[in-house]
Parts: sequence; structure tokens; C-alpha cells
Amino acid sequence: MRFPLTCNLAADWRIAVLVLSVYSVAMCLNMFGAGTVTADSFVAGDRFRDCPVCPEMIVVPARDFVMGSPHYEVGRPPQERPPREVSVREKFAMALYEIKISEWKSCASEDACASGADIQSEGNSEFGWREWKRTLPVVGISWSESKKYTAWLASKTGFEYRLPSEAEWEHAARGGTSTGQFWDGLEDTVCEFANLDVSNGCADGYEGIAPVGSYQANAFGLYDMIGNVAEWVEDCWYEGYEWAPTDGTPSLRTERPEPLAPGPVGDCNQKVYRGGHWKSDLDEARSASRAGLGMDERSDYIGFRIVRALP
Ligand SMILES: [Ca+2]
Ligand SMILES: [Ca+2]
Repeated sequence: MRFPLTCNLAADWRIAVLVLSVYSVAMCLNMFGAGTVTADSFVAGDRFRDCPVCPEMIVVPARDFVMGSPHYEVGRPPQERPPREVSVREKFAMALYEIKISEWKSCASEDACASGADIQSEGNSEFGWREWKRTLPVVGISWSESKKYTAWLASKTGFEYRLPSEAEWEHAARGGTSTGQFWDGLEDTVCEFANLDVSNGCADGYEGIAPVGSYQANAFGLYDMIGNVAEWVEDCWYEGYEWAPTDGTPSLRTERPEPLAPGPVGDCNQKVYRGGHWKSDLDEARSASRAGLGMDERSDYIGFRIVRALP
């Protein structure tokens, strides 16, 4: 009975192809984030990318940490105080690098991000940012414009992409440390970890912005959290942490909890940016250091980095 045997072999072969195809599709869906991957599937340090032009992400652990300048850092500006215990309750994913020019261009090419004409009038290059290598981080992007990028990524992937809260950012920058910088703070080691102003004495070959990932990562595997380009976060600007949330969410408060309560009032027309940049001295390039700028202002010092919630 050779005929049925041939039939069975052919059928087996077709089933094998079918199973392989279904498996491949499932793998693709998982790879691009449309599968049933839950937060429990991720562990800290996992890397993934939700689409071919999406930034590479790394999973940051949930943790309690002390946010702000510790008491022993004498003379720190009041906006870094009072130091307080903050609980980042959920692990999340953060872009390994500052958002690159090439990544911004993917958004701009779909008309979802600013792409030139309106920025050109300010005398910059074709796309309104400095066009060196494609691995350079994008700068000259306002806070409002950076939000368009996260909205584009969210709609493209179906995942919650957004700017980090200031608490998430500082937790990620510290990488489990409580010192001024995530490295040991010795002056002769600075040049291995951060692209800062030439006055820091680094013969690193970059007087301006460096390609992302040119310096060593912190303990969470994140590059350039300190230095290179400063990074927008979600929070409104405020002069101190008196009324800032302690659960890892952004501070969006514009009024005191009670009219006569002491402490600063937030200004949501200004947003916080973090980490110092290529023109910063060491004092500015600390995990606790913070600054604010108008939400529609642009700067050659400021780019951004994104996070994604894990479902
Ligand atoms: Ca440098
Ligand atoms: Ca940076």
C-alpha cells in the first residue's frame, strides 16, 4: 500500500509547514510586542525592541530609593531638597540611549514629528537639529515636540510610551547608587562614564555631543544618563520636593495642598530636564541635579529619552 504512505508523508509535510508558519508568526508577534507578553515575563536587564524603527529598550527594576540630594551633600541647591523616600512600584522599560537623530527621523518621515520647515527659519539644518552621525542623539527638540514622538510610538505599537517621570528618571540614573554620580565620583574616572565639558579634562575626542553609548553604562545598563545631552522628563517645574509625589508618578501640581502650606508652587509652563550635558561641569552632572525650561523652548543641550510601561 504505497499510495496511502505517500499521502501520509505529504500530509505530514504540510502539517509541519503549517505548524512552522504558525510558530513563526507567533514569534514575530512576540518580537514586536503584540503577543501575550506580560510584565511578569520581563526581568530587569531584559532588552527588546517593539518595532524595527523603535528605540531599543531595557527593563529597569522597581525599587525604593532616596530622591534628591542627601543631607551630607552640603550646599546643594534647594530645588533638590528635601531628600525623600520614593517608591517606584512597577518595573518599566527605558530606552538604552538618548533618542537618536535617526529615530526622530522615522517619526518625522511619517509627519508625526517636526521635520524642518518651521524650525528651518531658526537657521538650523534641514531637520532643525545638528546633523552629524546618525548615531548622535537628537537635540533642539522642545518638551512639547518630544511628547509627539512618544504619542507616535504609542500609536505605532499599541504600548504606553511616554516621557519618564522625574522620579523614574532619577531612579534609573542612580542605578542603585546614592552617590552624586553613578560611578565612584573620583575625578580621574569621570571621562569613562560621561561626556561633559572639556573643563573636566577629558581627552575623549568629543568637545560637543558624542554618539550615544560612547561611555560606560550604569548598573542598570543605561548609557549617558549623566552628560551628553540633558533629557526632558514629564514633570512640571517646581523649586523643591515638598509636595512632590512619593509613588514614582510625575509632579503635576500647580497649587499647594492647603493655601497656607509652605513650599513651592509648580509651574506647568516649564518642564524639568535632567542629567546635565556636554557643556556641564561635574557639579551640574549629578543624579540629583535638576533644571527647568519652558515647554516649547529648544536647546542644543537638551534631547530626551523615553520609557514604556510593561503591561
Ligand atoms: Ca567630552
Ligand atoms: Ca544624557
